[in-house]
Amino acid sequence: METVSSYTPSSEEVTQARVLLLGPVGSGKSSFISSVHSVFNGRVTIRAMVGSSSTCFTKKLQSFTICGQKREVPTRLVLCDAMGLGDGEMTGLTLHDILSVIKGHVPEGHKFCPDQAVRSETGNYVKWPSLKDKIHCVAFVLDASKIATYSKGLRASFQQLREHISDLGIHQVALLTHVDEICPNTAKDVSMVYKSQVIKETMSKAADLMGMATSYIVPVKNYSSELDLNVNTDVLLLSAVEHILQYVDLYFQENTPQKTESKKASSEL
Ligand SMILES: Nc1nc2c(ncn2[C@@H]2O[C@H](COP(=O)(O)OP(=O)(O)OP(=O)(O)O)[C@@H](O)[C@H]2O)c(=O)[nH]1
Ligand SMILES: [Mg+2]
Repeated sequence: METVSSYTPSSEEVTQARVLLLGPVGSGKSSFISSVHSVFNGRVTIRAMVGSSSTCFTKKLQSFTICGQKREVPTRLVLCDAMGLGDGEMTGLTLHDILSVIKGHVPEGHKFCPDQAVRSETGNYVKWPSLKDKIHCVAFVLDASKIATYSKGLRASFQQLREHISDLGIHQVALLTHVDEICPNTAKDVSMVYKSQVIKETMSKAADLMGMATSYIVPVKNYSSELDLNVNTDVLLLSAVEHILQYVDLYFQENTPQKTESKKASSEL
């Protein structure tokens, strides 16, 4: 908690790190935001509105600044919630809209509409986004209990997305949620997560689905039905956040012009 609370972006141009959560409908994007918020809030609270697993619940782009250990001082971490990905271009978020969000063109509160793409002619479209408007890391969110049933279309969408996002120089991780649903021992005791064979196998399947190394796959258990916090659940959520922040900083290191310039200047001296 201290690491996250005291985190400051390594770029002087920005005050907050913006992380976009992307994943199929019902994978637990909003739940992850609420869960991280709960850890800092000291009790289970629903911050980003959570739906059921089958309906597409989140429709707007909403950014949530995570509150800090001392509640009056917020952290420098902003988690951005968006609409779920569909099976093809016709449902859920489109590639065009996702890339517009990542590049910082889409204003807060934008309501996504699959048959109406984000357009530069729209009044509140951010024409010239700066580093602070952009997304600095993408966290894919996958439901461990559904990995085996994700369609070929979704797999293709993931691969296409990863290519485009990587081209923008943005690092990605994948959060594997619902791990309690695939392993009864982990459901009873979350600290069993890294000892579970079935979770290990599912992490490999997730890595294969995403075309990522397994080291980028982070298992988490979101607060879903429980009313009280659990220290092991908190630890898993916080290590996921810490993992994400490492990749955010990597992005800042690679994309802060002044730093590169000053490095160049000092090497020339
Ligand atoms: N058991 C369990 N349930 C979870 C977990 N994460 C999310 N859920 C449940 O899964 C359902 C969907 O969660 P959401 O957070 O609304 O999913 P979402 O990705 O935001 O979905 P959309 O906004 O519709 O795209 C809810 O009923 C959650 O309570 C988890 O780690 N374990
Ligand atoms: Mg949601």
